[in-house]
Amino acid sequence: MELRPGVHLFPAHLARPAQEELLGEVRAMVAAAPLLRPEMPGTGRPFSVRMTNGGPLGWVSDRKGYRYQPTHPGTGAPWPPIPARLLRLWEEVADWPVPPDACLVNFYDETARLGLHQDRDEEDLLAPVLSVSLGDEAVFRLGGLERGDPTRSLRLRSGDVLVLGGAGRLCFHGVDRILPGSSTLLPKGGRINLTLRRVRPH
Ligand code: MD6
Ligand code: FE
Repeated sequence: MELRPGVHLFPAHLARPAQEELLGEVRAMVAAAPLLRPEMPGTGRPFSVRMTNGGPLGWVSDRKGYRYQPTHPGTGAPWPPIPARLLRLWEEVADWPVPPDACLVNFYDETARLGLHQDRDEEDLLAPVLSVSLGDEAVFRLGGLERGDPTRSLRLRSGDVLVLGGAGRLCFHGVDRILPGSSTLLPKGGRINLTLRRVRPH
């Protein structure tokens, strides 16, 4: 389903068993690379969303700024690998000739949200960004290429895949809130969003 040029939603692309298997793999990633609470560059204001990464590069944000780096800032270790099923999903859906080199893991508790933003910290702004949602539903806001453009609201449900590519790669988007109790995937509730990115040009 094309929501606007270059923005494709694949509702319920992952069935429940695949979601459960992916969740197990995400738990292993978090065990190796504990969730971090990013801070806004400059002010140091904490994000409500907690994050970690897999792959050769991971996105981090602190007072010094946003960047991609090869190691976890807490442990100093390389990020764990991107799960193979996510690499297969990218091959299947992303329509891009090289694999992702970063997988950002966002964890939302019932009060977390993510302000309207563009994903533009990647060197390669032509490669798509692919996201997978797990757990509670998100009220997701999708805008246009300018911050002030009109926006629409949609739900992202567990198993949904969203791709921002082509003319939609730099659309503004964010998460207004999550809907507690809307999914049974995570026993204690909450939402996970995984975004696969290609940071370095090939
Ligand atoms: C989220 N998603 O769903 C936040 N970015 O929690 C994103 O920020 C996002 O879903 C780029 C491409 C797809 C996305
Ligand atoms: Fe984003």
